[in-house]
Amino acid sequence: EHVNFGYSGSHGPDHWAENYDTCVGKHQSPINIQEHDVRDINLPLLIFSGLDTPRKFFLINNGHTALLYSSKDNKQFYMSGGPLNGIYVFEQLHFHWGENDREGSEDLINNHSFAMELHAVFYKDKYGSMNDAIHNPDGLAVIAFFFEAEVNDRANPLFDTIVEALPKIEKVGTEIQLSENMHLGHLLNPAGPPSDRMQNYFTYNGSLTTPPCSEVVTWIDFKYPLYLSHLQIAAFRNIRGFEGHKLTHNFRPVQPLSDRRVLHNLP
Ligand code: SG4
Ligand code: ZN
Repeated sequence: EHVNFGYSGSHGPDHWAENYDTCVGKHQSPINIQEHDVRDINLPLLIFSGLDTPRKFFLINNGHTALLYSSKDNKQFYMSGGPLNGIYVFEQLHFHWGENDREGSEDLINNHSFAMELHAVFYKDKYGSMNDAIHNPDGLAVIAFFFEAEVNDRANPLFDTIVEALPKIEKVGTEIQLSENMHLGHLLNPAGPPSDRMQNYFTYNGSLTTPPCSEVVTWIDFKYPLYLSHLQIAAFRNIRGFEGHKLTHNFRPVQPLSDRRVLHNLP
């Protein structure tokens, strides 16, 4: 197995720039979002289409995260509006977590680290594919959901299908089809649309949070977290990374904001 990057030791975030120049760029992600520094604005409605189509999903351990993608045979999932120009097509979603529930998110809010962060990655339709989109400054948009560990330790049943499948992708490179079709609308917006939850977000221009750290991402971070139980979060820490070690954490530390300004959309 070839390890191109990791989260500790000689492959850790401090070493990424040795092989990937862009990782020391000025517009990197993640960042610490300070609410007293954000600019409140009224952006156009963020629009989702195909969010309510139940889909067949595949879950894969790629050595860096647990990642879900959907076959493109049914109606695709699109996003537009908000800070975006044009239409963005859903590609995959994946998670970042930490060694314990007090850390794990990539972006922070007011220095607060959440236990986990879900990223749904979209590419701009006009570029036709992920590979081509990644070479353009407006190529990608990622929507991010923060997770807290539920204080009463109640499980979030909407995530059971994913959590229960994790032991089956323990080894790097393993992949399975989820037993049940997944409804992203329920997963990400449990109150059910229409709702303000997905209009209350921070947005800024940044990068992929892993090598090659390309500065091509419009980030959209929903302000209100979702909940999982401690045990549901812990299940992610058991999948293996390269060299067979447990992937106990896979978040990048925050990067300088530099000359950027984070916007907060007022729903
Ligand atoms: C994760 O490592 C995913 O496995 C990568 O997806 C993803 O790269 C990478 O994170 C960076 O994405 O939303 N955190 S992020 O900025 O989506 C891309 C794959 O390698 C390009 C497929
Ligand atoms: Zn990510």
